[in-house]
Amino acid sequence: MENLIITAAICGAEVTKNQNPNVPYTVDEIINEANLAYKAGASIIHLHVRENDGTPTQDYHIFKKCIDGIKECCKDVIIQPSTGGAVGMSNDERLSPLKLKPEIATLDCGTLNFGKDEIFLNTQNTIIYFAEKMQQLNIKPEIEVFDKGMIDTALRLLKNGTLKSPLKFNFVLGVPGGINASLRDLAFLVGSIPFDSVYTVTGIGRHQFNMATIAIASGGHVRVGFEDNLYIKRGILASSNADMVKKVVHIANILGRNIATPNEARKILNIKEEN
Ligand code: KMH
Ligand code: ZN
Repeated sequence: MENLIITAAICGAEVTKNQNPNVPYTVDEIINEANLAYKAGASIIHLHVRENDGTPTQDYHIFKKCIDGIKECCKDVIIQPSTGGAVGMSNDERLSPLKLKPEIATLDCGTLNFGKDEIFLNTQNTIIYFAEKMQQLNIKPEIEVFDKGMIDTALRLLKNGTLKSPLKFNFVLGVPGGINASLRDLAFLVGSIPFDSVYTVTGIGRHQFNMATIAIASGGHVRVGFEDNLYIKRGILASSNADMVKKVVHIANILGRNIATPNEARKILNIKEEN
């Protein structure tokens, strides 16, 4: 099996310090969490940023400060900014981190109920607009899949040339409104993508480590972090993203799967190696 790529989704846009005081908000906190996750074994940092009070933002300058700081302490790590941002942001706001020419960025491939009255809106035109921007800038899209139809949308874009092979998917299972975090549904997603694709599995909340274990055992890759889950085990808050990354490394060790370095991850993802 390929070495395991661990992505750390260190803060997200929705979780708050009220839920877990260790969720990073400030630039320094975000850089520190990225560094701890990297040292623990993460080769990709999935990055959202916040105002100092925790408000989610796609502000270019805050992204730049975080990315510059992360690159300083984690020299070879892959930084993957979010173009999902937070519910309600405009398309151009969401695209702002692409100006920093990251190697990879998220591409959300469909609309989703996102709790209460919130709708995470990704129309066909939005998806095409984002995918074309990424292609122009030579940024690898990571296709975010919250439901099966989002794979089908990506495959249509592959067919008409808006996306290029090999595709990289992130299956997010367990968002209320999206696909369930079950073995049956994960197998359905994995069986629906082209054979040369790479996929990461993200289990939401209490599903995080079960889904991670299935992915590790079956050749997928894993995402963990505060964006998706606040607990290291039932009833115990995680003290940092590194706690969760270490737990994944431990499970991988038990199952005999090696951990990918960032440059190994670049090879697996078909991203040009950094000098
Ligand atoms: N915060 C969610 C609305 C992504 O990063 O591309 C969207 C999200 C997906 O987190
Ligand atoms: Zn995200």
